[in-house]
This record gives sequence, C-alpha cells and structure tokens, in this order.
Amino acid sequence: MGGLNYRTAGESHGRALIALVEGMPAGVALDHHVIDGELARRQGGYGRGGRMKIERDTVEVLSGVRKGMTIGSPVALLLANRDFRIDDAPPIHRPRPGHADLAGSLKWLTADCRETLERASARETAARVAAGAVARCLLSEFGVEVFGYVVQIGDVAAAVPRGDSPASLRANRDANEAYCPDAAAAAQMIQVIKRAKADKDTLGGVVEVQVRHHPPGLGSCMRWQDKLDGRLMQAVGSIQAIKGVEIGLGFASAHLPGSGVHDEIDYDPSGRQSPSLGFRRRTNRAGGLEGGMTNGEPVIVRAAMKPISTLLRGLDSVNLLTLQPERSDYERSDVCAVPAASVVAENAVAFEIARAFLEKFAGDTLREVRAAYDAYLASARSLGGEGGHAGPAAAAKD
Ligand code: EPS
Repeated sequence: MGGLNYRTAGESHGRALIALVEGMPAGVALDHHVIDGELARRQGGYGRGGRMKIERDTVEVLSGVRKGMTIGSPVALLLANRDFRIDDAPPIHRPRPGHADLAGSLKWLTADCRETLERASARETAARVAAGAVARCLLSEFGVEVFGYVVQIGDVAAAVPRGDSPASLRANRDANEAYCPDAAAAAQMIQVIKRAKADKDTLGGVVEVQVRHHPPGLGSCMRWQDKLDGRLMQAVGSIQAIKGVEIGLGFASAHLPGSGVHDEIDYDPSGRQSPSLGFRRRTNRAGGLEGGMTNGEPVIVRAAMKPISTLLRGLDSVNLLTLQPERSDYERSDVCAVPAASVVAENAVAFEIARAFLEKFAGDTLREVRAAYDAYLASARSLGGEGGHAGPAAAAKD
C-alpha cells in the first residue's frame, strides 16, 4: 500500500505508545519540538485528571530520520508511559455505560473489561497526535496551516470569528485552559467544568478544526474512498468519544434552501498567484469541500464529543461476574477532555490533509513534491480564456 499512512500500538498502562508513519518523502525537516509541543497541548486543558500529572509525553524518534531530516524510511515514534502497571491494574467487572467496556467484553469473551479498556482508552490519542505532528512538518513546508480549538463545552457556546487570521485565533486559543479563542466563553466553560466536577459528573462539547493556505483539488470525486470529506469524517469520527462530525454548515444545511447554503463564486485576478488561484466565495458554508475535493476555501471540520463515560458518581450497570445490577466501576479519569480532543482532531485532520497532498503531489523527496506542487499551480494559473483544462488548447500554449 503506497502513500502516507500510519498505525498506532500500545495500551493505556503498557510500556509505551507507538506510532509508525510510512510514506513520508525524504528531505523533510522533522523537528521533535513540534511533536512535543503538540503532545504537551494534548496533555493540558482544563478538566484533565490525575494521569496527566504523572505523564510527561515526549517523543523518541526511533527511525526514519537522519541529521534531523526524513530519509524516506518509516518513521517510528515512541512515547514511553510513566504509569505502566498494566499487569497489576485491577480488573473491571462493572462496565461503564458509554465506554468500550461491555461491547469489548462481549466481543473478546471476558468478564474483565480491562482487557478492552486498555486499548480503547483515549490515551491512544497521544500516538495519533505524534503522527499528525510529523505530517505537519510536511505541510508547513508549503505554508499549509491546520489549527483546532474548542467552540462549546456543555451548554456554553463560543462566538469564534471565522475570518480571523490563524495567528490571532491561535494566540487567543492559547491564552486560556479551555483552548477557546473566545475569552469570555472560555471563562464560563471553566466554570461549568468545575461544576461538573463538584457534581461527580462529566462534560462533552464541540471542537472545530480549520485548514488554511492549502491548494484546491485535494481529494477526489472519482472514487468514494478518495473523497476527502468522508476521509476527514473517518479520521475525526474515530477519535475516542466523538459522536458526530460536520463539515461547514453540516446538519444545518438540511433545513435551508439552496440559495441559503451554496457559496457563490467570484474571481479576483489579484489572487491568481495564491494557492486559491483567485477564486473567492462570498460565504464558506461548504466548509471548503465540494465533491470530496478542496475548493480553495478554508476547510472547516467540527466534531461533537460526548461526556467522558467514567463518572465518579457511577451509572447503573451489571456486574459481569454475578450478572446482578450494580453501579459502574470508577477508574481515574478526566472530567472534561474537550480541550485535549481539539488537539487530537487538529492533528488527525493534519494527517489526512498531508495524505491527500501527497496523493496529488507525489514524490520520493520533498524536492519532487515541491516541483509537482509548483507545476500544478502553474498549470492551474493558465486556466481560463482558452476554454479547456489540460486539453489541446492548454497544451498548445505550453
Ligand atoms: C488518557 C489517559 C487515561 C485517562 C483518559 C485519557 O489515563 P488513566 O486511565 O490512567 O487515568 O485519563 O482515558 C479516557 C478518557 C478513556 O476513555 O479511557 C490520556 O492520556 O489522554
């Protein structure tokens, strides 16, 4: 299987988490500080539990890099767990509703939910973030920006101006522990998390990820598997506790007329040199994707995270040893991991965008990828006026 890909391994309380990234071109500067910075953000955010005080997630790059540059071989990433008591961790017999506990115990024929939860735990997302951060090293060579933030926690919703620059959205987001660019909403979010903690309850929310400065034409409408909207939904929807993913207007587009949904097209020749090639939309309700391809507008992906399923107050459940009703088990956990989920979603989106980028601009080395990218933009700029795409008229002009 070609192209950019990754796999993860590791249990929550095993020796380590591992990510194996395959298909990175040679010649990309891989700065482990970039990976560690993302890992530190994932560990943080208001509402995290005791585990995050124990761990100091940092990456060890085991392969694929020489003198700080990728060499085309698989990039193996290791994140050691400080808390690695998997063999001594107590069994869990009273499954937590909402967690993988019961479904996994029925699937793997065991009365000890720990067998499942060790892998199902959102601790695995540290490995996904590390892989996504590697992909970002490639994207940043082309000025592509990917950033995520929190737009809702519980019933507190933020007002985030979409038009703000990535730098200002990032600065505002990083100024508070809710990872929300709206400072007033962030303060309220922290209050509702405090209240949930006092109630021995948990809280979910909504995260949003934007991609900017990427070219049009990433993804494809030719095969269902290649449609970038579907791929982003899979990448984000597979993050632990995510129950819904929207692109652009998402579900809201279902109850509006077409005139209130579709983004009318303008052309501004002064933008011809930019990756969007001068085409502009008056709105971006499509969230930058039409027909499974980027259209040059910012990509906007939103995801709903359910509240963490480990509640200090417990929920009604059944003891798998006795089959008698009991409250669910409690494991040390987070009260709210929505801020952390925004970091995971950001890096999951970054990986998928990098994957689509390398499909369109494939090359064994960064030099070749750059040449393909430049050649595409040059061809795309010659569009218009001659009445064809890369057909005879365009070819005759070359
Ligand atoms: C997590 C580590 C885990 C949980 C959390 C995410 O650590 P521990 O189980 O040792 O406290 O806090 O896991 C879950 C939310 C889950 O679904 O199991 C982490 O590193 O993010």
